[in-house]
Amino acid sequence: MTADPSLRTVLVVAVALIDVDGRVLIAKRPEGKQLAGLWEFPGGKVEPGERPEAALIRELREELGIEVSASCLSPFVFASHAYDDFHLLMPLYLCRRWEGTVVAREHSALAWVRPEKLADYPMPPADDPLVAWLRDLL
Ligand code: 9L3
Ligand code: MG
Repeated sequence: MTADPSLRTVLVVAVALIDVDGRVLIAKRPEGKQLAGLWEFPGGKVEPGERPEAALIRELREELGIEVSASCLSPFVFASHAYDDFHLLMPLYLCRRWEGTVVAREHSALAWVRPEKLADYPMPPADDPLVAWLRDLL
């Protein structure tokens, strides 16, 4: 099936935070939000005129209470998915350094997961393909 070309594209930035043991942070989307109950790489929408890295830094502050510097955000792979009502385009950044301790301010749960275990967590369709990429990379 081809995607509807009239759908708008939404740019979302997401991150794989990686701890010293090589575990990756995923966060559970809360009740009342789209895709509730699914585990995602944290992040959110880029506002008009906002640089993608600035958007990610803002989202990580809002969602997890941590501070990340742009110089710690490194190469990414793009995810894309046609949802019913919009096209999602989503670069995934990697980040191994941040300040503060992660707290679930907007999610219902957080989990630090070994890359080979990520497939055990149900994820939104945009995030799913990133799991194999991370497993190969880490
Ligand atoms: N989304 C999918 N995977 C992700 C993120 C951060 C976001 N890893 C989707 C869910 C929403 C849209 O992007 O449909 C915007 O995200 P949010 O602003 O609801 O977090
Ligand atoms: Mg978000």
